[in-house]
Amino acid sequence: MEDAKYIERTFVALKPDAVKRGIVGEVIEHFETAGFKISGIKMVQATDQLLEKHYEEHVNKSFYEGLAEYMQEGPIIAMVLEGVHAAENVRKIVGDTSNREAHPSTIRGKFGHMSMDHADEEGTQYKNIIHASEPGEAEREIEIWFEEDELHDYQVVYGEEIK
Ligand code: 3AN
Repeated sequence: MEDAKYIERTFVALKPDAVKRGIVGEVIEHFETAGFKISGIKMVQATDQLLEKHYEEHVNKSFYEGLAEYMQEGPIIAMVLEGVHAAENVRKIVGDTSNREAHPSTIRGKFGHMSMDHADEEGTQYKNIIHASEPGEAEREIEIWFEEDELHDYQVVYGEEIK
């Protein structure tokens, strides 16, 4: 990773609904268009153990069981993105947790319109396509999902533009 104070890494996971809907390329395009560098990317089947570590703040909540089941419905695409204020900027592109609240120009607003209230009323799991680390959580999450040798350092061709 480049040695600049504001260039950081963040963790992103395209959830099983994104993979099953065939929108992986379209979702990733948002990050590449914004100039983020892909440092690592792989398809993973999430296990109970990985999810318990990843969602340690949610593990005791009422929605956790449904969330863990949803996250294991199929493989996810795990990614590490690098860029300026990466965690903050990537979450801006991802949008609000609820599709209903998310601006239509964000990933969650563009690819869905579900609300948690409606999902609860229907007794279905709320699905929102993508996860992106909160600032301060990224390095912890990267360590859960990636080995250091799965992350790659290379020069992006547009070089200066990312800065
Ligand atoms: P974000 O993913 O935007 O950081 P968090 O950390 O509050 O949101 O929640 C993590 C994930 O847990 C969400 N992406 C969503 O899939 C799920 N989740 C959060 N709150 C609920 C809820 N009330 N009911 C069902 N699922 C939820």
